[in-house]
Amino acid sequence: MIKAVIFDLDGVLVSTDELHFQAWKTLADELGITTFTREDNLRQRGVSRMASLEVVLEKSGRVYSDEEKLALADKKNTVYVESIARLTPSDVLPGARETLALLRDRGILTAIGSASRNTPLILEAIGIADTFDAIADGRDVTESKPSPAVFLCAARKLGVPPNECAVVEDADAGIEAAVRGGFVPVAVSAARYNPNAKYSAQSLADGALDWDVILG
Ligand code: B16
Ligand code: MG
Repeated sequence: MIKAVIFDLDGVLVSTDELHFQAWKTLADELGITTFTREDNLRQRGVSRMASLEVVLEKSGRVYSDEEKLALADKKNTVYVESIARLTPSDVLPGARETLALLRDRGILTAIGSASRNTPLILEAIGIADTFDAIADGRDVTESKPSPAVFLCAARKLGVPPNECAVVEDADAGIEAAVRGGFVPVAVSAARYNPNAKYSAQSLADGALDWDVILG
């Protein structure tokens, strides 16, 4: 019996992929890396900022110190945060509001489990900051997905054991994290063909996602 649902943020409730991509591309261009592509960007989904930076730097001919890497990640984040400020409530993905309302009606707790250290800024911009019973994000944990750390943190904050929480994810790393943590994995978008997902759909608006069945 499911008592809580933990939502990944980017790619599940809001689409910031393009904003991340543009910000990383700006940094890559500045570093003279001309081969950073949208395919590379797919591997940045759901993983931490520093792990995402490595995806860019693996295309560079030189080695960067840890200090230099932190400065580069900060630089990308400055560009990204400027673009987050332009998000509005119309950027909430289809089906998200309806799903959150349905769960609330049924007394199911909800939480965010996101790698993004910008989670509060994003939730504020899209106008759903007050919707959740708990928020766990990249500021709470050091290990990034596929470690289950951020979902375990969300479950702890909710006071619900992992096997009574569903996790909704759009990234393979997130589905793996959910499985490792003992959660019920629900895949949408890019993760929907992941064989380890218990339930799969195109998006939260997809009728294939039957919450009566998922909640048990
Ligand atoms: P930030 P999620 C993840 O969010 C993004 O999918 C990923 O592309 C990004 O690198 C990560 O957040 C860190 O984001 O730089 O804002 O801390 O999908 O876990 O909600
Ligand atoms: Mg995601």
